[in-house]
Order: sequence, then C-alpha cells, then structure tokens
Amino acid sequence: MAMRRRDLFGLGGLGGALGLLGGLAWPGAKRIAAKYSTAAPEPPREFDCGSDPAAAPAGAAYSARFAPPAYLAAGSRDGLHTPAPWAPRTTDVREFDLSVIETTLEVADGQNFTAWAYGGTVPGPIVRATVGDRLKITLRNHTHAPHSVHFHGAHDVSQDGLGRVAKGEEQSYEFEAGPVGLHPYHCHIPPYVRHVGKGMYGAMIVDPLQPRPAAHEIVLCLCGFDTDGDGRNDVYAWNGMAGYYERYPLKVPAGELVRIYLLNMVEPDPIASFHLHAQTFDLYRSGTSASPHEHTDIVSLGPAERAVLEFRLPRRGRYMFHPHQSRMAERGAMGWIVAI
Ligand SMILES: [Cu+2]
Repeated sequence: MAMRRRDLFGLGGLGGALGLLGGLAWPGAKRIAAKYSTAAPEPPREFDCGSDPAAAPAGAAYSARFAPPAYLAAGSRDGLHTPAPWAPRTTDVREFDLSVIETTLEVADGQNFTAWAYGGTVPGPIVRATVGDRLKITLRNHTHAPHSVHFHGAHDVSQDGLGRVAKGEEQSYEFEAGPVGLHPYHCHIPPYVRHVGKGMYGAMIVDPLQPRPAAHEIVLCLCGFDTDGDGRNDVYAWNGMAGYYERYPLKVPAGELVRIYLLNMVEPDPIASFHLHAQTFDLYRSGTSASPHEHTDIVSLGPAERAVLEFRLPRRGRYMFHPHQSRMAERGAMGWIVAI
C-alpha cells in the first residue's frame, strides 16, 4: 500500500520514516535520523565549541572565561547602570565633567585593557537632562593624545565636538538638550575607531517635560575591548565589565515596569543586538517617540544606534539577555534580569 503523507509525518509514522532515512545511503540521512531519533539522547555538552579558545569548558557557565575578577563585589558597578532620576526643566545650567584619563581597566578576570576613560570609567558617566535644559560639558584632557566630546542629537554645530582638545587642555561645550531621546556621546578624533575603541563613549538621556511613566530604569551600554591589539575585539561587556550581570543579575520587582536605555558602542563590529528571553518588549528607537515602533524580543543596533525598551516581567524568575551574536555573548556579554 502506498505510504500516505500523514503516515510519514504523523506520530505513528515517525519511527518508520526515521528508519527509512537511517537506511539510506545519502550522508545527510543518518544525521537527520539521529536528530529525530526517539532513543535516549546523549547528555548535553554545553558550549563545547571544539578548538575555539573562547569556548567555556563543557557544562560551565556561558562566560566562564570572561567573568569579572573574583574581588569585584556585588553592587560595585551599580552606578554605571543607574541613571539619576527625572528632574523638571531648569533655568540653571546643568554642568557635567567628562574629563578623560588614561587608565588600566581589568575588563575581565586577568584581562587588562588600557583605556581612555571619560570620568575614569568605561562607559563614561551618564548625562541626564530634560529637553531644553542648558548643558555645559567640560572636558579636561589628562592623557597624551588629543580628544573631544561629540554629542548625538540636535545642537549648534559650533559645539559639535570635532575640534581637538590637546594634552593638558580644557574645553567646555554648551548647548540645549534635545531632542527627547537617548543619545550617545563619544570622542570624534581620528582614528575614530581607536578613540572609540579605547572606551571614549557614554549615554545621554534627554527626558520629556512630563516624565515617562514610573519605571525601574537601567542603562545598558554594549562595549567591545581589543585586548591584544590585533584590530578585533576580544572581550564584550555590558557597561564595561565582562560577565558582571551574569554573576550579579539586575533585579527588578515582578510585574512592574522596567525601562532599559540601550546603546551599542562597539567598534568596529558592524552590528550587535539585544535579545531578552521569555518576555517581549516595546521598542522605542532612539527613544525619540512616545509611541513604540515595534513589539519584539530582539533589537539589532549598528554602532552608536540606541533604543529604549519597556516591559514587565510577570513572574518571578531569571530572564536571560545577550547579543544574538554568539561570539559577543560567549566573550562576556551574557546577563540576567531577575524578577523578584
Ligand atoms: Cu579621543
């Protein structure tokens, strides 16, 4: 009797179909048969990536070789993801110090990186203002190379941060904050990839006159570090420390609104992404609109692109997040949000 289609793909016909495949000479047949075999599977061998030196040992955590140093305490880097609260527009000038130093940062356990760091950290301090506020941003250059601060957003071109601020010199940039949104700032001195790659970037949140709905706010800036100088990033990290949010998950109350200000400042990788497990989010590209552009569980961002994400985690539990570029995820950019 001729085999009917539903026999081949129905439950009753699956074993027979696999047996048929297993008996075929075509090399792919055995692989397919093995994949769909009803026999007991072998124990999982997580992250066994063969000869890839970045691969963690089988069964280990995702980023076991790209973890924070043991001495790094819980909460020690909270300032890097916690923005100041919304504040009403002021007639005063809001001043921020983005002076730059050269410093050695341990960006993963045992992996040092010589950074040019605004305010001594990578990413630099979070700048937050309300639309229309007058800003005065001061850069003192304590390194041996020239630098600048270039802000995204709208402002007078004379304050655009293209001029060189030489070693030992100081410059202030003054402009009106706008438009509403999330805007990166970064050095704009060539070679650009070197200055940005050395850690010269940060986030500027420009709030609306009426605050966004109350939420647990988190800033996540994706960073890349070329620790061996070969032009390719070796370590990736949210807010500058590999594996920090894997060891010390972000904690939010279950059911309450969470808002993530998300930036990709990785150079020279052409794209990165943020993927949230087990929940979807409203996506506001660049944070410039009051209405979401999309409802999704992943957003891809080119260098300097950013987004605001809003979601609630309805049930207690661990929700994973990571770039969907597996090399980034497995070299330090894996993390968790825990709903408590
Ligand atoms: Cu620079």
